[in-house]
Formats: sequence, structure tokens, C-alpha cells
Amino acid sequence: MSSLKRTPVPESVDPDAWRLEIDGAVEEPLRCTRADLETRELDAFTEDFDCLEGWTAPGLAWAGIRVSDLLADARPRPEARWGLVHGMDGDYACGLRLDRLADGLLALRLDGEALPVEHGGPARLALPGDSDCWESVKWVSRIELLDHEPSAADTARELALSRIDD
Ligand SMILES: Nc1nc2c(c(=O)[nH]1)N[C@H]1C(S)=C(S)[C@@H](COP(=O)(O)O)O[C@H]1N2
Ligand SMILES: [Mo]
Repeated sequence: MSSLKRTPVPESVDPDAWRLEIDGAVEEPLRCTRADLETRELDAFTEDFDCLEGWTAPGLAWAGIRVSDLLADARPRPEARWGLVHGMDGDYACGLRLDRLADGLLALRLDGEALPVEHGGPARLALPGDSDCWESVKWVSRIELLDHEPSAADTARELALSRIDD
């Protein structure tokens, strides 16, 4: 298994209760279960994962569903420009421009195995190319489309950066 760091799984994370909601600026809000996702085509990429705290997990092999495929089912409204991706751990969320988000994977597998809960299972956002560690939202439970950039207060950026000096 990967050399990602193992941090304790927050109490609010219950993988058995996991659902994914896609809502906000969409024509057809969606709610899916794990079973709904199992039938879908998987895409994959392999990349190093760098945390801003100074560690690297080399060569992580992610496999999952293209976010663009999931979003297509919810039919984004023309004004949708941003996505706020929420985790199951309280207020953790990350705002991403819709084009970058659409390029990402809702990763269900890591290094050939089902994504373990310690690393965000059942579903974690994996973004190819240049991205910051805190953008790889673990336990993704909601993708909220917005017509405006979410405020800093709505995203976990400051929280993630504040851990750097701990
Ligand atoms: N939901 C959620 N996702 C998250 C975080 C978090 O606290 N909650 N931390 C981020 C940060 S800063 C890093 S470095 C990675 C850590 O991934 P790991 O726990 O699998 O090593 O998850 C990212 N995604
Ligand atoms: Mo990080």
C-alpha cells in the first residue's frame, strides 16, 4: 500500500453511511450509493503526492470515476463555474474551478485495492497535474456547484495550511 501518511479517521466519518450528493447549480440533483457507482467505468492515473508539510508519497496509482462523467448526469446549469467538494469530516471542503474539478477522479481505488477509509475511502478526489495536497478531499460526500468562487471561510485551505507548522 502507498506511503501516504496515516492520520486518525475522524469520528464523523462513517463509511457505511456514505452517500454522494451532487447539487447546487445543477438541473438534476443526484444522490448515489456505493452500489450505484460500482457499475461505472473507471479511469486511472499514477502520480507522486506531495504534502505541503514536506512529505511525498511516490507513485500513487489512483482509479476512479471521472468527475466530468458524474457531473454530466446532474446536468450543470450554464452559470455553474465552481465546485465545492465536501468531505464527511465536519466542515472540510475545497473549492475548485469547474474545469479543474471535471478533470479529476472520484477515486475509489488506490494501488490496486479498494481505497481504505484511512485514506479517504470510499471516495476521494484525486486531481492530476499540479495541485495542492489539501485539494485531495477525502471521504467526498457532496459536490456542490456554484456560480461564484467560494469564500476562504467555506474552504479548508486555511485549516490545511495551519497544520504545516504543527
Ligand atoms: N476530508 C479531508 N480531506 C483531506 C484532509 C482532511 O483533513 N480532510 N487533509 C488533506 C491533506 S492536507 C493531505 S496532505 C491529505 C492527506 O492524505 P492521507 O491522510 O491519505 O495521507 O489529505 C487531504 N484531504
Ligand atoms: Mo497536506
